[in-house]
Amino acid sequence: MSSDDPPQVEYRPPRLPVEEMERRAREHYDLFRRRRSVRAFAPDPVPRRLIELAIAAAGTAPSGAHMQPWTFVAISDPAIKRRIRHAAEEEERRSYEGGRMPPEWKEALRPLGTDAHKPYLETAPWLVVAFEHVWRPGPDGRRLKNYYVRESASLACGFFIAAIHRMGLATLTHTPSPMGFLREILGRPENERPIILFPVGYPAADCRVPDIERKSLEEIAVWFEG
Ligand code: IYR
Repeated sequence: MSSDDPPQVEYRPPRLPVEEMERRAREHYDLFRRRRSVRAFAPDPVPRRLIELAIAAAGTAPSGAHMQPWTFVAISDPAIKRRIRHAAEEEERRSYEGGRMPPEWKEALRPLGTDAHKPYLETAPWLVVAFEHVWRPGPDGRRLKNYYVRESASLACGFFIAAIHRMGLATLTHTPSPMGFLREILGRPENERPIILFPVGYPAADCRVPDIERKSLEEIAVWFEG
């Protein structure tokens, strides 16, 4: 250790009995097994404090060189939600109906029943837009490098989704394409690029979701045990 090394602090999370670890792991899996992406939201308001906590949880994600290359913009203003809906639907119409989306892609989406119509962008009480920081502003207008930006910001989005689900709310990883309009509408600087638009709220009373299965553990895990 040299004196200009960064300071270190102790990290001693409690070591739990393995039975307790398994109990928690099962409880966690059981909770997340029940998560579904939702496209029909109740209009009921959600307190800002809950969204703040989900964004704070997102901000605890690991990131390349600890650059934390993300911004989360939360919108409950109906006029801004309306502008976002209209801009998203315009792009989606070009994709779905204007031939921008290849037939193979449309076919892959068929079980989800999606189309260019995005009423949830107005119904959901909150829209939260995740932006990645493609670079950092440095001295003299220089663009400083960020690392593993997409991975880092996506991890933060995963943490956000987990926080939303854990508190009993629902969301959707909506990715209108292209989504550059979000940077303009929300007035974000040129180093920020939107990656996911999350409508957040309670599922609508009559909410239905596609009857789809998740891959089994056997399908997604490979082991080399010692
Ligand atoms: N962005 C479009 C299309 C879409 C693409 C994927 I990949 C999805 O998993 C779902 C939808 C839309 O939001 O409808």
